[in-house]
Amino acid sequence: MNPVLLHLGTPARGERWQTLLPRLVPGLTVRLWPDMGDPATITHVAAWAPPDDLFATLPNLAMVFSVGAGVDQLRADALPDHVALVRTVEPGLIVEMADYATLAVLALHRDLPRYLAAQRTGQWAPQPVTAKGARRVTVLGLGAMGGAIATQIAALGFPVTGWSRRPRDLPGIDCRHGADALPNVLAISDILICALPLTPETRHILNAATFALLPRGAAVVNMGRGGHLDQVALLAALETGQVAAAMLDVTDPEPLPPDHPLWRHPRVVLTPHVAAETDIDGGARAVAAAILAHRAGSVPPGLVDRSAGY
Ligand code: NDP
Ligand code: OXD
Repeated sequence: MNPVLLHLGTPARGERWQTLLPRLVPGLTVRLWPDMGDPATITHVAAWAPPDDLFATLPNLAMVFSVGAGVDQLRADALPDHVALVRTVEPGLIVEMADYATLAVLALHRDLPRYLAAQRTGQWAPQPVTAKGARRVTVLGLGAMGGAIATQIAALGFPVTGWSRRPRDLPGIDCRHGADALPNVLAISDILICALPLTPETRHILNAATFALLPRGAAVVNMGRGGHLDQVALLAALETGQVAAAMLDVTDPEPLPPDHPLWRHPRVVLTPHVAAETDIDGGARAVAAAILAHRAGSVPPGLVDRSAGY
């Protein structure tokens, strides 16, 4: 049976993949949703958040690709166990995530939210500058994204701690792991960056108790998922000054409702889930590499451990 990939997403990516993917995976056909033809011919699906009932209609499905690095938006529980769930990790995405984190750390380190608020009210109010070596940055999550973020921030001269589920070893990074290590990590986090996947264990990991453990006046960056952050707790921590400022690329829900207080908070910088975007050609190359690996009987790069949820 020749493989057929059903693409759900922008026409620009779908049409490009229709040309590119068959060159990379001989014999592969790409169909563009909703023109899928006979459902029994579909062996692969690539999508961000496909309709919940789609998978049940595809009896010969072998692989499902998230077109991004995260898979929390996809109903993995609707997939039979034999179907491989693969996320897309391509070099462009990693570079953009590390750059966004750099933007956020430098903005927070140099008090940009405060100066933007002062500008709006015409106040000339200089603050003392803290040396980079005295601003401790922590990255929650040391995977493809978090590892690159930690490395790039450390190269700027900030002392960086990283936190993961299992032990990791990254040159120049103080690597810690496991839930028991988290309180001590938070206590040394002047800028806390969340680059975790959203799983039952990490939902609302940025909560009131977390903020209370940070040094007073710490800053928070969320570039994982909106579900990592208890937004009410953040607003409360900003109110007391326990958290001085935040930069958020992701919210819950997305888009954030127009009347949500985070939109207008003077010490919050919001971006609309744009920290990184999968490059169309890079995504095709990642999908092709995974299909070929699967075909050869090896573990596809980006294979999701469905029991861990990422
Ligand atoms: P990876 O799977 O490569 O890495 C995940 C990291 O998180 C690993 O270090 C893992 O630990 C750690 N982790 C997972 N669960 C826990 C836990 N319970 N406790 C401690 N550490 C944990 O993912 P990526 O780095 O590729 O991506 C991370 C997330 O970034 C994505 O899931 C997505 O949500 C977000 N993202 C956001 C984008 C945006 O534009 N805002 C763009 C791209 C990604 P271990 O190393 O032990 O496995
Ligand atoms: C992703 C994202 O997971 O864009 O790739 O958030």
